Amino acid sequence: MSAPSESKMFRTMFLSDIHLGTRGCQAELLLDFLRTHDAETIFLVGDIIDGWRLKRSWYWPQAHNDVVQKILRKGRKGSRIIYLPGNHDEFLRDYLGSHFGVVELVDTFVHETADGRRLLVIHGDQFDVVVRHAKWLAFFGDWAYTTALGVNTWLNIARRKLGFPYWSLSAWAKLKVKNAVNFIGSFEQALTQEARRVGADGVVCGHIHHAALHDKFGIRYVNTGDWVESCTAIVEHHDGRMEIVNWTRPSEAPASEPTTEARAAA
Ligand SMILES: [Mn+2]
Repeated sequence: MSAPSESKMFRTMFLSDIHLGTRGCQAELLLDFLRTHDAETIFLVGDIIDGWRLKRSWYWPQAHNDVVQKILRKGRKGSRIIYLPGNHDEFLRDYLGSHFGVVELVDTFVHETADGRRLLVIHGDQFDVVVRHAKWLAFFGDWAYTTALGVNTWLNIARRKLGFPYWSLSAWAKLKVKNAVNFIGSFEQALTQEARRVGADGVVCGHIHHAALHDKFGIRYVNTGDWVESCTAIVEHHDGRMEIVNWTRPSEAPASEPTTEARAAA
């Protein structure tokens, strides 16, 4: 019925936490996703460029440049691009309300779906207590986590000398995971509360790298996930239906089916 096209056209696409400028960024998979997915409106829901890491050491391979170019080209071809900076690209927060070529920079946005729901779009770090009230603590947390293993070795030597039993790192790690689960829950609760406060029917956010789509708190909660680990995006179909797209494996080259051309001619 419709003309064969290499990419699927959606009403809206939401992407966040790409972390361009870091080694963890899955730029190749994202490029593949962008080749096959298009939308009338594309929301970049924060932490697209990782200013924190770039400040420490410059890392900018060709693929990261290609991601930027690909998004800008979509803008030139008619997609509306709305960029809501996050905490890792907070340097852009000085420019809220301005346009950079085809890109609009805003802090929050209320998006209306095709079926008439109003969704608050926001990165979400604004409700992350640790990041918001003590940024050094967030840095410290990262540092503590990576050095914990080394610390644990000498700590246990000292403990043994003092007659204390071995302190289990795995028990500590398990507690960390449990706290992480609690953290996701309270983050979701805070964000849905904010959506209610502004009179929206739900929220679309990112920041915690955990894709989700549910109504657990009596209001729609959507999280875009990330392009560092899970490689997820949210799409809105033309009828307003929303979906998590998982893109952890590159698409295969489209098979050249003779039927495709026959259909196009018909
Ligand atoms: Mn963030």
